[in-house]
Amino acid sequence: SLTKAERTIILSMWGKISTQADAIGTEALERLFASFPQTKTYFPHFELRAGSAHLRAHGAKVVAALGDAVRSLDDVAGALSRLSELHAYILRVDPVNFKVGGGGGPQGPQGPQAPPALTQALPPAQLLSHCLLVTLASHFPADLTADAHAAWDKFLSLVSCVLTEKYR
Ligand code: ZNH
Repeated sequence: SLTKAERTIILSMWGKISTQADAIGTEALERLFASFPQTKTYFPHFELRAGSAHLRAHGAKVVAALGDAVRSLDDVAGALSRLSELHAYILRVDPVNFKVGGGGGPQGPQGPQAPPALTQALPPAQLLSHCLLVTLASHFPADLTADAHAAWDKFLSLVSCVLTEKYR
């Protein structure tokens, strides 16, 4: 669980994040779908164009859920238990739709290609956490010190863990 210092960082930055929660959620999703297109397979029913109404509505919901977790740092699992149930079903997607991205191999049509980035192989919850972290860094560069980076990384892993723990 989070140390007292980590909680202090999360709580104080949350004050700023919450004033632009929707924009942050939307940007994180735009980054997710642009950098890790395989994650789009979870949203076949969404219009995923940057800035679409679907993206903005979903971005707002995701960040609102993070707010629930921030308000219950002692019991993140309890705060997100309904959402965790929901994700146990949502995130059950055919793994065929989720193979490691990139076309990397030793020999492409244009000669040798770089292998897929390591992050391409991470589970979707970690990819979203990564995109949220990058979004925070770009909105609050001065706040995202090394300690704050580490605290958010830990908090977001905790949230992802809770959301995937009921996933079989
Ligand atoms: Zn999720 C949904 C949050 C991750 C996919 N989500 C959702 C919601 C929320 C969330 C709040 C809404 C619910 C209701 O409506 O009730 N998520 C979240 C969070 C996270 C997540 C916080 C982390 C951080 N998700 C995720 C991932 C994925 C997902 C990773 C994949 C990729 N979700 C999802 C889906 C859905 C959701 C698909 C459904 C959508 C619609 O609307 O349809």
